[in-house]
Amino acid sequence: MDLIDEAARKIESMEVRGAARIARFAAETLREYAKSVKTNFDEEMRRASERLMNTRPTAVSLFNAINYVMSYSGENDEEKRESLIRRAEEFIEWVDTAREKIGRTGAKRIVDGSTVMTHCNSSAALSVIKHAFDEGKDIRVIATESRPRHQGYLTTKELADYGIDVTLIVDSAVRYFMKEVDVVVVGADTITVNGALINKIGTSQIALAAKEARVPFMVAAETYKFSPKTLLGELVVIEERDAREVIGGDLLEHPNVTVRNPAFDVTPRDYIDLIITEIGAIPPEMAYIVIRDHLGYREFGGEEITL
Ligand code: RUB
Repeated sequence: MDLIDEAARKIESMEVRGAARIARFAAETLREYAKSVKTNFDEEMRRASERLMNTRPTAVSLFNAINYVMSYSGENDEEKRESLIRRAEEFIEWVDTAREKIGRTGAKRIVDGSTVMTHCNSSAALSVIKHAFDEGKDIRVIATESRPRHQGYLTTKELADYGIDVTLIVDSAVRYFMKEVDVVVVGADTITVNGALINKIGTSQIALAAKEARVPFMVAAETYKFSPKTLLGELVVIEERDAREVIGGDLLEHPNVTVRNPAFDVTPRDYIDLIITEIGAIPPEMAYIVIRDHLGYREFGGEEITL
């Protein structure tokens, strides 16, 4: 289990982060682990997948990745191993091709001369922005800092290195700058069955400011970010991280001070104009169809069935 413990540690410490990267990494890790398992294949793989599943609770991409890879079949351990490896590779291919398709589709919604606001560091959202730039559109990006982990610095560097003009702002300056923005593009950790978006903390405030200013709010999300668990009535768990990510020193020790650090928030579907997926640009109301037809889940007499 060393390989699995090491991978779990990388996800927990956010060395590997972002919903798509976490999912891809989990599929790769299970594939590599499967190659090394000598006996009790089912039991070993079950323990490994449970360990990975318990690393970060919010992004459903991790659940969908593990579920996809672990739906292997076979008569004996060798057949099961081959099946699992094949499924892991299919999932990795899904991640890579979906990001590309989302980029192409989403770029059509960004017109020449636009200012685009983005939050955190989403590979899917950045794919949209980069595609628009590659098409020769003159665009400028406003990137939020995304406290406390500052993923906005990653976004700023990635886009600036790509040749795009980026303005970095603190999270609390979102409403101040909204009047300059033509479109907001963010990523997703989870899309629920009722079309709500769970993404980096602060996303819902941006959506609120965008709605007030009548600025379109787009989400770039692969279909594996849609949550079958919410179809079965489960609520999305919002990860709350260590207070020391927010502040250090005396305040943290003060008996009358509590520091809260939720990593994600919920944006209701009414604030979302469009979700750009690899199967097209869809309204949030279509989330159920995606879960049913593309993730193969349906509720049947209160029982979960995988199609
Ligand atoms: C990352 C985050 C990203 C989504 C989408 O949070 O909220 O917006 O995961 O990213 P964290 P992607 O840094 O806490 O993991 O489009 O790359 O999947």
